[in-house]
Amino acid sequence: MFEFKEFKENGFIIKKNLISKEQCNLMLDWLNNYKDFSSKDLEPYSNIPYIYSNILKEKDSPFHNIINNKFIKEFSNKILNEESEFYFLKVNNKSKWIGQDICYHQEFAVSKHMGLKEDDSIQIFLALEPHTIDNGCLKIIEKSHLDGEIEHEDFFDPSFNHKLRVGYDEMEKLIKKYKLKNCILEPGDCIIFNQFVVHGSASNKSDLNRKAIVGWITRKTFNFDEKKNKIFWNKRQNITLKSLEKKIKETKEKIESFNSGMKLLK
Ligand SMILES: O=C(O)CCC(=O)C(=O)O
Repeated sequence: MFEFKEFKENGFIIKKNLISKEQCNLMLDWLNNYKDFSSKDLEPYSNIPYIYSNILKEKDSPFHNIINNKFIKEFSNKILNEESEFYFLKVNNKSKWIGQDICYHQEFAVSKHMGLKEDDSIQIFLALEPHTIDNGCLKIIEKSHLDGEIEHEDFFDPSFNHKLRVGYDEMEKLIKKYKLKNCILEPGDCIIFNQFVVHGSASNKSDLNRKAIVGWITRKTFNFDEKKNKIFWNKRQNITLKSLEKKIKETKEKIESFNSGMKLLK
C-alpha cells in the first residue's frame, strides 16, 4: 500500500474522495436536524453549533458509514499493527463569520494523559464542506512527527477553556526544518495523521461554514486510564482557576486606576 510509506515519511496522508459528495450532503442534511447540544457544544456567546458529539446514537445515522469504512479500517489496522477501532467520532463546525481558531498542538499532548502511548492511535479529519484558506482550513507541519513529543505551553480559548499549545519558539524551530501545509480539501477528502503531527487552524471570517468529521482510532486492546486522566483534568482546572484569579486581580486594579489603555495624543 503506497499510502503506508507516505504516512510513515510525512506523518499524514490525504485520501481524496474517501466518501462521495452525495454521502457528504446526506450527512449535512442529518446535521441540520441535530438538536442534541450542550452549552459547551456551541460557539461561545452564541447559539451556533461548534461540536456535534452524539452522531452515532441513532442506528440509521449516516456516520456509521465512517466507522465501517473499508479503507479506514484496513489502513488503521496496518498502521497500528493490530485490530483497531474508533475511540470517538464527532463533527467540528468552524462556523462562518464567528468560527474560532485552533492553536498549534499535537494530539499526543492530550492523549498521553488518557494512557495512550507513542504510535497507539491515529486521527482522521474528513471534510464535509469545502475547506479553503479563507474559511480556516487545517494547517499541518509536514513531517513534524519525526521530532516526537514537543513541549506545549498553557493557553486558553475565548471561553477560558484550558488548551495546550506549541509555543512561538518551538514553531520557529519546526519551520526551519519542515514545511507548513494548508490542507485545502473538497467534501469527501480525508486526512489521516499521526498523533505527533503538529496542526492547528485559523478562524473563519468568511461566509462559508467549514464542517469536518474528526475522530481518533486506537488499538482495540487500548484501555482508557481513568485515574491518570482525572489527575490531568484536575490540573487543567487548577491552571484555569489560577489564571482567572490573576485576571480578576488585574481587572480590579484597572478599575481602581481607570486607564483606558490608549495613549491619547491630546
Ligand atoms: O478543526 C480544526 O481545525 C482542528 C481540529 C483539531 O485540531 C483537533 O480536533 O485536534
